[in-house]
Amino acid sequence: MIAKTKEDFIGLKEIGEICGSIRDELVRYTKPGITTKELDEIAGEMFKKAGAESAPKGEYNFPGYTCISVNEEVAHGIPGERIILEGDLVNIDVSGSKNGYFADTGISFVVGEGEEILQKVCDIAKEAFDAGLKKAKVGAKKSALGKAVQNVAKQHGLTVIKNLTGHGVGRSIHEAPDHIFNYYSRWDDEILKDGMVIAFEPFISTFEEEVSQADDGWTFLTEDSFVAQYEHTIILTKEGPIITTL
Ligand code: M2C
Ligand code: CO
Ligand code: CO
Repeated sequence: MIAKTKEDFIGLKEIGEICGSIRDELVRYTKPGITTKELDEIAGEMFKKAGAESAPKGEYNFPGYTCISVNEEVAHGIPGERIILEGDLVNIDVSGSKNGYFADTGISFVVGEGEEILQKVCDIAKEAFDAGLKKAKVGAKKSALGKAVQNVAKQHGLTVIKNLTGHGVGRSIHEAPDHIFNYYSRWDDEILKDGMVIAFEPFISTFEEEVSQADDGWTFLTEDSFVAQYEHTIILTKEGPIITTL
């Protein structure tokens, strides 16, 4: 969407804060022994208390309030009986709506002590996000974000997942612009507009460039690499970007 009115900014910030606090609470609760379903139930309660709705459930009938992905699961992981273990690479992706406004945020992190490479992909996903954010200026090319993400990954000997992208958000969970690529696409000549709302989500891998979909029809899987994501909802303005999900 293009945010124009005071109500738009207030509505987007409200759901952004809700999703951000659910994300942070789930990260705090992610300890060895807890199941992904137990984590998701905390999110369900928090959405209810805030008068908000889970976007995956509301928009796609996803079997969970949030997407929780562990190790080989990269995104759209279905909360269930899987028990979190020390050293797991976990991604928590929270998206929701309230009063017709949407937000989307996600983070990957290592549970307790894990392999060094896992922390590295998480750190570089955040670094790639920050590099892209610097390019998120009204009047700039949308492709500048992907270029920045790809450069950061390359500098650290890592790769980007090309078949998962960021997207427009605001009045629904996925809307125009359809793709914020995580690599440089010379055919993408779209210009970032004042008020444009985007979910920017670099996916950084230890060496792969594509993920596949599991038989459950939801979960995106990596074959053999480790993948980390870092996502926020951003309103682009002439005065600079506003991150609604901090
Ligand atoms: O937009 C995402 O970040 C998710 C969508 C949840 S709806 C089931 N919030 C995303 C991540 C990976 C791939 C596609 N979309
Ligand atoms: Co998301
Ligand atoms: Co998203």
